[in-house]
Amino acid sequence: MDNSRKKYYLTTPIYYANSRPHVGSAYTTIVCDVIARYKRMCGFDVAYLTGTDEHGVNIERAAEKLGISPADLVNRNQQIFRDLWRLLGISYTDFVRTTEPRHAVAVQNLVRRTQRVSPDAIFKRKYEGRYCVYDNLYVSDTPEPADCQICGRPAELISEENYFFRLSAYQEKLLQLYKDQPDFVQPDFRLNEVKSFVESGLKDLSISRKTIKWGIPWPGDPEHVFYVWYDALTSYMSGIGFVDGETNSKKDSERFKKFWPADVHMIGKEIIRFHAVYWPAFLMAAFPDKKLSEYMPGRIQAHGWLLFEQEKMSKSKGNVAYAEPIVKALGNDALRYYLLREVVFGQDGNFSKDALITRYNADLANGLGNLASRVLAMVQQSLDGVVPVLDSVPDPALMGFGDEVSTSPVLVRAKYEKYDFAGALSDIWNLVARVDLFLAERRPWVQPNNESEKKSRGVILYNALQALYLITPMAHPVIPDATQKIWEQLGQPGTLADVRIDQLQWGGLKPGTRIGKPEGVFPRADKKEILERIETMENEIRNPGSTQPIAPSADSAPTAPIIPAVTGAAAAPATPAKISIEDFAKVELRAGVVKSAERIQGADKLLKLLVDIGDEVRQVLAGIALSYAPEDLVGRKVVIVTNLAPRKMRGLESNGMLLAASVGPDGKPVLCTFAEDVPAGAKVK
Ligand code: ME8
Repeated sequence: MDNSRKKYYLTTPIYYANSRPHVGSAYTTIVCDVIARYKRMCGFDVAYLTGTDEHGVNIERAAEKLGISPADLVNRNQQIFRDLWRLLGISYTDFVRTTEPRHAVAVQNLVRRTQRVSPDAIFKRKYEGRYCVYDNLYVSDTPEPADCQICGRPAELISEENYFFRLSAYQEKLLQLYKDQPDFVQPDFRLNEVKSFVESGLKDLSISRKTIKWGIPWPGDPEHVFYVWYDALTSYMSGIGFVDGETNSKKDSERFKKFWPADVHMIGKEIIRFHAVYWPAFLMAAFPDKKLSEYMPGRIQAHGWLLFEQEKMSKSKGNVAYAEPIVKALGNDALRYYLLREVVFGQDGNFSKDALITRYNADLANGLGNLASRVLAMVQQSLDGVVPVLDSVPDPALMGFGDEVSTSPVLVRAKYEKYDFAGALSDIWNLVARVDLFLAERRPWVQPNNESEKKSRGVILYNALQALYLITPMAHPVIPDATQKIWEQLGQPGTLADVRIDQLQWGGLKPGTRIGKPEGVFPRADKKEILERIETMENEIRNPGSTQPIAPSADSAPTAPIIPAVTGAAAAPATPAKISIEDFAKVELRAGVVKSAERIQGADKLLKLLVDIGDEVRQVLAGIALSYAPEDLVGRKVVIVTNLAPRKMRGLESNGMLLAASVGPDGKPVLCTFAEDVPAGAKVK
């Protein structure tokens, strides 16, 4: 371990492993990755922790629904998280799972230590109140019905004996902490919310559960398991080696000693209370003998939400976009750039695939990508691929660049430091535009007539190359893949991650350097085609193993049969995975009668149907408009999947899916129906 460098430790939330990650969870992880990469480029030794929160009722129930054990569920899902982080180029250094034995030991030891050093902090009493199993929040300490303040769902009644944490005793200490560390909660307006919450009085908090099995057993009282938030928050310590005591390996305890406390816990705004109130209080009780700077995290940084059609993107609402299809269709940098450029950090931001592709084309393909390939191609063609050796290094200001070139590294760094990612990117892309303009004015592509014009072309390209040499590392934390390629094309050895962003200077690209082979880094994207590809892959994630009867597009609906056998297996894998009868039984199929059908404006392939399924009439959007006229469908018997999560398309909700065979090379949908009479609502099995 290199102890000579300054350390920096940051964390993402430890994500619930009850389902796969979506663009919302990817957002926090990408933001942390940008910070981690930036800090490394400033010379810091960075520990970046992420992981999965694998205990609790929500996990227990999700597993039950799928008919598998909680352990199987979390094993499977944590791998999906890891795979996605790899795909997104996340440079985390540590991954913690709350079901790991090292973590359980750490949690038990933290509570043992607390009982030893702060004997009044933990006590046992009966709890009766309302609890939200989705957010693991004690919603109210009375038995009257109440809705969760985070997700709005009705909370469940709990009545059991629990271990309690005496949070009420920490009110003054917490208020003092917010005074002593004024940056402890960021942004400032969140600190004000936290302060008012604490000032309004704190109630003691139950930190164990008795009626749950899937958790870490309480030391010496294994009928109880830990409250998931006590468990999960402690992973910020266990994830970098905290065990507390005899069982630490030397390596672990050195790592913990070096990196703890965390510099930043990055979180979404909905979990601020757990981080800015409970967590510091738990730590105060565990380390009353230590100085604040020795154990208290530096900052709780809360960001806003990614919204999808004005609502929080969340797995419970089912309105999620997935990162994998976007990365597979457009590359890793596209998603990273879009999220950091478009969302003003700290505030809520809308997520739109359409806007993402527009940004990609405008800023990456036509912007940086085009600039790099034009400049490098000109250097290759007219300067034999060598950075020109000039009589004297021209001052960029005199070259018409203005001051922005030489001062930009300082300004951009200041914005990264403030987590103003959109601002940093805007400055970098202003520079890209400035260089474009400079080239348009100086026209280095015009064949020189004499020696002086030839020299002047060399000077122009020299300047453009120097600008690229600055732009590339500055953009690297956000778009690591393309910038590394441009770096190599600039003839630079090694990895950009090792370049010191705080030492960048105009003129750093050495005259005489032989540049690499110019190659495009951001091919232009055809919006319609890319949207179609993304949607096809999203459907596959939503309905694994499904086949698409029609080439999906932005307006296509999930009409695809979800059971390969029913599809005629036209596009099914050669050997579809075998499923058990229990797996099949999870799909609820019913006979339905189409009551009405109409086209949807602006969506060529979609029809909006109302389908009678016996006890209710469902609105279903189906991508069958190219094969069926709406009037031909009314009265028709169809087979409908009735237990699919609702989905929004074109602002309309689709609440079911029609089964269809996929016919011919184009996968023309042919609706499944019945030869004999069946009543609406009849079960199909
Ligand atoms: O809360 N926009 O886990 P979780 C932006 N296990 N960020 C979003 C988002 C959205 N629409 N949706 C999710 C938990 N996130 C606990 C944490 S930590 C000790 C325990 C991000 O899987 C955001 O960072 O529900 C949010 O706080 C986190 O995912 C919630 O993840």
